[in-house]
Amino acid sequence: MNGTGKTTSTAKLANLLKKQGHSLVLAAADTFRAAAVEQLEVWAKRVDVPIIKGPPNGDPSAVCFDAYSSAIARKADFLICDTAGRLHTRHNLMEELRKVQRTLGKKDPTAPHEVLLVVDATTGGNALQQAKEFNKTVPLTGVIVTKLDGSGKGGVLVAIQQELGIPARFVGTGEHMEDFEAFVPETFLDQML
Ligand SMILES: Nc1nc2c(ncn2[C@@H]2O[C@H](COP(=O)(O)OP(=O)(O)O)[C@@H](O)[C@H]2O)c(=O)[nH]1
Ligand SMILES: [Mg+2]
Repeated sequence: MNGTGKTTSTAKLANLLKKQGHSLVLAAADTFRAAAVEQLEVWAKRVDVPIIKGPPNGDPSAVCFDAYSSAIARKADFLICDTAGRLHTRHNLMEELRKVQRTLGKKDPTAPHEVLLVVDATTGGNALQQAKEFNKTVPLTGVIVTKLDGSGKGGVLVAIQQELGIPARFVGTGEHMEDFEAFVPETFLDQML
């Protein structure tokens, strides 16, 4: 979905990895909205990491493919692809996601190594259904929960973990770059209670 925090989380994760001493490349694979690419470019500049983009309305798979090539050429440790939001009911858009996965797999049969669904903590139970459907299309390896600084407590995380066995990996707790951390179940439960 749009506005859940995918692009912000991409930037925050890039920042976190860079601070840990890793090198990385970003792929601006939300090609539907020019503003989305510009938004990621601003973040990339701030974090000081290279970004690969394609032509407006181009094929997101092609952007990811080019970005993977670039990441290999630069010997980068990580490539993070920021994809467009989509409703799980839009078949063609879900197929597009599958194509991104397939395309990355052409570069390396073990790629993508992680597929993270970004869930907004302030949206309720629908996130579980969303996770179920996304997981059917591109098997998810984890969830990023955003906006835990808001009214939502992220109870859906527990449901996603229990029903689908997909763990939360990172949490977003604000609009700034540093408002992001690895998910620690104990801390999370303490805050929920
Ligand atoms: N309060 C808060 N706002 C966030 C968080 N993550 C993202 N946002 C805000 O949510 C809005 C949408 O974020 P964006 O990354 O563009 O969403 P996208 O459409 O999924 O890529 C922006 O105004 C972000 O600053 C968070 O953890 N907490
Ligand atoms: Mg975005």
